[in-house]
Amino acid sequence: MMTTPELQTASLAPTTGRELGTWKTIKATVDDEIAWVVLNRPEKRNCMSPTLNDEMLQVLDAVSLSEARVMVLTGAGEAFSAGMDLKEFFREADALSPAQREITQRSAFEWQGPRLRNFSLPTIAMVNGYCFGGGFLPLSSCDIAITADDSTFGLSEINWGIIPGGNVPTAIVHTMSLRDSIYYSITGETFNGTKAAEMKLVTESVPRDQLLTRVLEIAEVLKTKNPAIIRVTKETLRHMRSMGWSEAENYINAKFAEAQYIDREDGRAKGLKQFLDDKTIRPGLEGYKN
Ligand code: ACO
Ligand code: V55
Repeated sequence: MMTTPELQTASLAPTTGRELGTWKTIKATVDDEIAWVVLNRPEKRNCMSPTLNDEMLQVLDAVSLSEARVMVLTGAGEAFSAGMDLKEFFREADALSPAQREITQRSAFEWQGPRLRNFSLPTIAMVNGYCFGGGFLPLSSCDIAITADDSTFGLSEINWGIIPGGNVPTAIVHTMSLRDSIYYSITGETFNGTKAAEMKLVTESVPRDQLLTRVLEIAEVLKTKNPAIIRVTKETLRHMRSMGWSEAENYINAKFAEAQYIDREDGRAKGLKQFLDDKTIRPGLEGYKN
């Protein structure tokens, strides 16, 4: 006889942080300058409903306003995210007017795409389990993605009769090869974390019991790096694929100047002085000290 295993509802996020607010579908805390944003519908495998999408826009603002220097996005329980909510986002939307549907669609698009991609802090997706369909969007929008070897990924849209929608096609051709994008989205075949790392869909995959440790290690490194330079670097790199060399040269020069202008710790002067004058650091091997 099949026994129902007990549902895991906890997340890997530390439990000691300060709550950034109260939301129905998301838990967000800041702990030692790291924001932990947890998709919190474990009983629904953290699928993304209109409520979750609306709340996420508020959560991202709350994180921006906090003292956090790094943001980690993860899921409670067994899933990172089972994709869009097939009941609330798709079936129930059939009853809405076109204008209402557009509004519902917009909050999903906005947080999963531009708001997350252009987020001012470095972002880490801690992919703790299932990641399907629409889940590939926040995954791809995060700067870094770390997963567990036994996580399960799938572009499962084909399995219920839709094409990958939203900006999933854009996201996957940026983070997967065209071959893998087509193969996995027309077969619906799943793959594990190890394979996701081989494909470079994620930055790294580690044994499950090391997932949190590895994410913390990266977050701690990012906390020591210049926040203004991180921000302008990620913005700049995100734009490269859609620019020709000549536009890019112009854009990069402008971003270079912007970075110096907004850098309140004047890292460049410190770095040059500590290397060339004081000889206390070698920038090839370590960062300057504030
Ligand atoms: N939309 C709506 N409800 C969902 C979703 C989803 N994407 N994923 C899971 N749920 C709900 C289930 O309906 C179920 O609800 P119930 O308890 O009220 O009946 C609950 O979450 C648990 O789901 P189970 O299927 O019972 O959980 P299990 O652990 O056996 O399987 C799995 C997990 C593999 C993630 C499975 O739920 C699944 O296949 N989900 C759909 C994945 C998917 O294809 N997502 C859409 C991708 S396409 C897109 O995002 C546009
Ligand atoms: C999908 C569809 C969307 C969306 C995000 O892949 C993901 C499915 C139709 O809208 O916003």
